Amino acid sequence: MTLKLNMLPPSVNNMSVRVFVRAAGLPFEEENVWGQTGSDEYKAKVPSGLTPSIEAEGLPKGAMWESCAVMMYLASREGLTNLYPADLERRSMVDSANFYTLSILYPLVARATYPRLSFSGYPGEVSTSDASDEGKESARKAAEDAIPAILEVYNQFFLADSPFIGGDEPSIADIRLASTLEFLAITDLELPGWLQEYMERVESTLGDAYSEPAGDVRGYIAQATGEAVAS
Ligand SMILES: N[C@@H](CCC(=O)N[C@@H](CS)C(=O)NCC(=O)O)C(=O)O
Repeated sequence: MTLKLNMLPPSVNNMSVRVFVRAAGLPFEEENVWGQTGSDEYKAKVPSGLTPSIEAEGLPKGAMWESCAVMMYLASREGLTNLYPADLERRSMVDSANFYTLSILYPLVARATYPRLSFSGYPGEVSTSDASDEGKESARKAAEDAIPAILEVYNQFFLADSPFIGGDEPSIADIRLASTLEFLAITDLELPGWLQEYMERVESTLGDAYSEPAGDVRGYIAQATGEAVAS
């Protein structure tokens, strides 16, 4: 059974795994499940109703989800220590960065960008509440304003001694971080020079493996920006 990747093209959570399978050189088939994630058929396989998810032989339930867990599983299964170091000390940097990205950076990126991307926000967020438009924009802006200090942590810590997180080659943490940061193009933030250079380094080192899935995200942002300007 060929590895199957269920995905949504405009999503950076999905972009991470789409970049990973290409960078890893794994045989895979991708299915665009836009509009299907809530279906009984999809939920029978992936009860969270989330993407990215993979279906692969050997998985206890036949499928799994969560972008970083998927990358950790496949890299470990294939022995891809260039993407996910076996050396525990280097791996500690990769794991720490990935958990930080998912639990601290990503929620702020989502709050700062989803309203402009016309993505539905999570229940309980100001953006999905009955707050006024001004209240929603002020919450969006507060999230955006909090992002630069978080990014500086990657500069000062995760990338202080090496061009990539955990070493000299892009790891799954770089794939996850760079993909996440693609959404910042729709914010009012100006990326610092070190971060622009880092993003370029990740993309030029990974080549088409990065650029092709990034094209879907960038295309969506261009469309959303165009619509915002037109409306
Ligand atoms: N932490 C998860 C987030 C997954 C997630 O939120 N996926 C969204 C897309 S960005 C999803 O599939 N939502 C269901 C839908 O939009 O139909 C990951 O990194 O994989």
